[in-house]
Amino acid sequence: MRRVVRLVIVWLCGLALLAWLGTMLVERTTHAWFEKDLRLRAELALRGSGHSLVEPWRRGDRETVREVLEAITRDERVLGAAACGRDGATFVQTSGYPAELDCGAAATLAGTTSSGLANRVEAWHGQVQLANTVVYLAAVPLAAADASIGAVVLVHDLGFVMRREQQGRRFTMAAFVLFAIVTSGATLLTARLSWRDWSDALHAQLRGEPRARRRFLPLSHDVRALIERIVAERDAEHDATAWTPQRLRQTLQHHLRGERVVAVANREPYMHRRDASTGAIEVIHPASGLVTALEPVMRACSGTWVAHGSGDADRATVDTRDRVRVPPGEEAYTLRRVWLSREQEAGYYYGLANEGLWPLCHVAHTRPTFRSEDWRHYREVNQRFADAVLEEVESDDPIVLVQDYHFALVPRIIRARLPRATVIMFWHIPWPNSQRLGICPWRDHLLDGMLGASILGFHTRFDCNNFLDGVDTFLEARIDRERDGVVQQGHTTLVRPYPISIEWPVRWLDAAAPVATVRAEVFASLGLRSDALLGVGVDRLDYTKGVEERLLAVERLLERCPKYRGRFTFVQLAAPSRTEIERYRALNDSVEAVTARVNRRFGSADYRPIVLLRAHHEPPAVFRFYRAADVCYVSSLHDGMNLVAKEFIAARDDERGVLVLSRFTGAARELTEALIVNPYDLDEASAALAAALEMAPTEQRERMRSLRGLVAEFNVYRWAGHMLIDAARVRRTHRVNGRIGDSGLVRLPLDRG
Ligand code: ADQ
Repeated sequence: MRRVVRLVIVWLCGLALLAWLGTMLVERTTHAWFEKDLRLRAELALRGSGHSLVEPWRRGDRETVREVLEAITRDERVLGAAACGRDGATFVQTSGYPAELDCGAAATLAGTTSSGLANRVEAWHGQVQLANTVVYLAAVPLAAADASIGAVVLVHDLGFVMRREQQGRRFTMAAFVLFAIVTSGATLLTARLSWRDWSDALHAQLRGEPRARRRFLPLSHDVRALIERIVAERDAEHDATAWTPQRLRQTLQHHLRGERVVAVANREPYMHRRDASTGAIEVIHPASGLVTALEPVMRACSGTWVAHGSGDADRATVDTRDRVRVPPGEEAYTLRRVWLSREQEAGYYYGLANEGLWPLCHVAHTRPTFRSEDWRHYREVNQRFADAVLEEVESDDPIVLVQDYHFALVPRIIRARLPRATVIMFWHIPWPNSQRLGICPWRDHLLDGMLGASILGFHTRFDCNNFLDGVDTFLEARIDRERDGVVQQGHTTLVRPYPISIEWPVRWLDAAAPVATVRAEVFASLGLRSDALLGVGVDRLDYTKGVEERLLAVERLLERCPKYRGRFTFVQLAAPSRTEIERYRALNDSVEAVTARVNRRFGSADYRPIVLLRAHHEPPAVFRFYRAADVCYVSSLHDGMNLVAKEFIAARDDERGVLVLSRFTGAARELTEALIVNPYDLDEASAALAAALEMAPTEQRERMRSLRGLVAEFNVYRWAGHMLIDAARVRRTHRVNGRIGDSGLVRLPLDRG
């Protein structure tokens, strides 16, 4: 404000100075013009009347000379005239001639004597101040036949000149003031119009109108680059410390004011089962990547996990509102169980989710099956879970984490009921390309349901792009590729990659024995010699995991490298999964068949090349195998991420062991120090197994150290933390827009983090 006042004062002073200089210039110029004019007029008048004066003057005819002079001075601007003789005396003077300017005084003013006035060759002119006016004197000598007669003094009134000059000064000043006003006004108007134009364009830009974007491209580009740099620097600063449960809690506290989180996932983190023989209730940790990742996050954040109650003792362990505090013994959050009928489970879970969507999203050569009856159950169950979530939330703007392909419709249902909710949906499996997605009869509903979310997360950028292409192909929605978002009816869903991971450090290692001890125990349990080599595979028995291809690679290794026969054993932990589905039963049979064949071909009475442990193993047991192994082979044909690979790395605090990893896992994009293979290429895969078994300890250490550094840093707290930070940003933007919406100003677009 002070700056503006200063600017105005400087502007006015400059203007005044300019006006003054202008007036002076005009005044001087006009004065000089007037003087010249008077001089010419006087000389003209006297010289023109010269002969009329000369004769009577020489005769001494005063009367005639006076008449001639009176005629000359008839102009109102001439006060009078006097004829001064050669002796300096006044011969005659007109009636208005000023008394104080007799011939003697005029001669003095002209710088000569009285007689000298008549003898001058040139006329004399000068300005004289009288008592109450300024006059202009012109003394013009008159001669006849080269003999001087005298001089005529003509007195002009300069008052009118002064008056004209004054008028001129006023006019000039007024002209300057007018000029100043007009130019200032024009400048202000131009500035205002330009500002409005600029701000209109900027507002349009903020609203994301494409024309505006083109027009402001350089500005927008520069500003965005700057903002991105600031955000990146801030994030780098922020990420300088490790992500831990404490830090995740602080993030929730700091960014989301300690808001409770409600997660919804089909699989429950703790399943209660009744032991058939003893009747005692036991707690099972289901074999599920989703549970592995999400459970530590829920421990850190507290809140509620809504899940299908699938254990046969689940009902016996909940309270009257179907809730139970978990983890058992160290209660940190609430598990809310939802009950499904057998038909619902068959249609929604086994049917649409696992016979339809699972094969649709994985390129693993199993044909998806779509039944309208399954779709009906899927919608029904999605509504059921959404209702349970709505019962669990405590505000009208809760944070809801919707997990996986079982609940594609839940985000939209929650959004319809709670428009201010922050819904984060994470899709744990790959997303198909548009041609593949096109075969699903309900793809539009699925896409639309997911777009109810505020943030939609996938493991990789590739999946995000596939999703955006799907929306582009099948829905009426705007893709904002700059911000990774989809805008539909004014609602924006950010579509971002958040590569999932595991907790770090892993709690199952807290009580773990040293590697050498564990190795000796595991070897003993498998009946292996101490110099044996051990490979391990850990999976749910699912056709996408490439278990058959893995066993075939072991077979090829033994074919190609006889030295490993009798020495190399591959143990496969295979948790039975989705056994209600025919394709999974067939897989189970084929895996058993391959195992039997390889063991027949290369085994002996005391040597089994493949040990198939077809059972669920509790996490500490799984980690024992990871720690005992020389090589871990993850051979998925297609996998969103694959946490087994990361668990193996976490288990190896001795910095030994080699990971052989399928290039078709999301993990392969991060874990580049692993031996990356094509699991379909049995020659390549078996060669990688051989390379792993022969790898020098120093190389093992180098690779493992680097892999451990990566998983430690990019752990699951970071995964959740980044999603929550983005969610907090979305909430802030919505809050601001809520306020702006009330005030009628331009809304802010959701920005990238
Ligand atoms: P999943 O398909 O379940 O997960 P994955 O990521 O490999 O696959 O996780 C499997 C989990 O189950 C691991 O924690 C593993 O220890 C455990 N497990 C495997 N076999 C077991 C057994 N026999 N006994 C006991 N536990 C066993 C989905 C996607 C993945 C994605 C995760 C997380 O398919 O691509 O990585 O979600 O997003």
